[in-house]
Amino acid sequence: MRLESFRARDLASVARSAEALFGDEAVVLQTRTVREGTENFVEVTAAAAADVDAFRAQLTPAHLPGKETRRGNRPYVIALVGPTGAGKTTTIAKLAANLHAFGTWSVGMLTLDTFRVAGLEQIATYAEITGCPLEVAYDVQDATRAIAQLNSVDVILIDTPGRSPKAGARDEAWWPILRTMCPDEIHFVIPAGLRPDVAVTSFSTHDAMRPTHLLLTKLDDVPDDTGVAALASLLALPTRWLTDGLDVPADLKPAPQRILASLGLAAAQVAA
Ligand SMILES: Nc1nc2c(ncn2[C@@H]2O[C@H](COP(=O)(O)OP(=O)(O)OP(=O)(O)O)[C@@H](O)[C@H]2O)c(=O)[nH]1
Ligand SMILES: [Mg+2]
Repeated sequence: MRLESFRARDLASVARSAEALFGDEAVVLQTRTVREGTENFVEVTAAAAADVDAFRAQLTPAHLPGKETRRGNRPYVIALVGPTGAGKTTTIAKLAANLHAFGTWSVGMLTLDTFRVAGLEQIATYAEITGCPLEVAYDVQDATRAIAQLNSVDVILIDTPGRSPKAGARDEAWWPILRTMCPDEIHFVIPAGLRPDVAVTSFSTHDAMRPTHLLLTKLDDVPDDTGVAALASLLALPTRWLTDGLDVPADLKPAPQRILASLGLAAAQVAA
């Protein structure tokens, strides 16, 4: 979605600029007053109506399947991947403990982050707090065993080691393990304040296990959610949840509503 900002002394002038660029299709998403020196200016963010509709459709994820549609009678499998320190492990704890995430589904945790002792300890602590079963998979053979151990839960959340945006095409030892588990969804987890070019570079290093969803974290670090919609638009993935704080599990929120609201689009306009 192409988002453009226009600044002028009065609303009529900025509206004209928006229309000059987007024609009759122009939609004003946000209006604010900006002070420059001693003068006040009106600033609007605008886009083409068709782009806004497409963005809304792109952001909105498919509903999670009902329990009864467990694929081949196995749990639904969701993996979280992304750069180091993005918030993957903490988000798994939030997802496991927040009733708004999976309702009555029972949750199991599975970690592939076996390279750092601290990584294992962190998720083990969260598993204990949330009362979720936890399995660790060290290799491909182990993956089948670990999934089988968790067969009685409704959804398995897989934690993975952080992947540096500088990793390039380098293979990760845990990719074959994750592939064996055939995740139904792979969420690309990044801080909402990450520079867009770094986010795109990081995303491209996940080509071998292509993410299906976006999960933005640390929105509490981004004043007024500025730039969050542009980042989501750039990555062009559906998104179900985001996080905006350290509180486990409270700081997990539905994502499309919040991202659209950051553009001034009311929650009521969010597609169901
Ligand atoms: N402010 C803020 N901090 C967060 C949020 N989510 C996670 N964090 C913090 O970010 C830091 C990293 O979180 P982790 O969950 O360990 O991140 P990770 O992606 O698992 O990290 P690696 O396993 O090292 O790749 C921790 O200090 C978390 O408390 C959030 O929504 N807001
Ligand atoms: Mg982690």
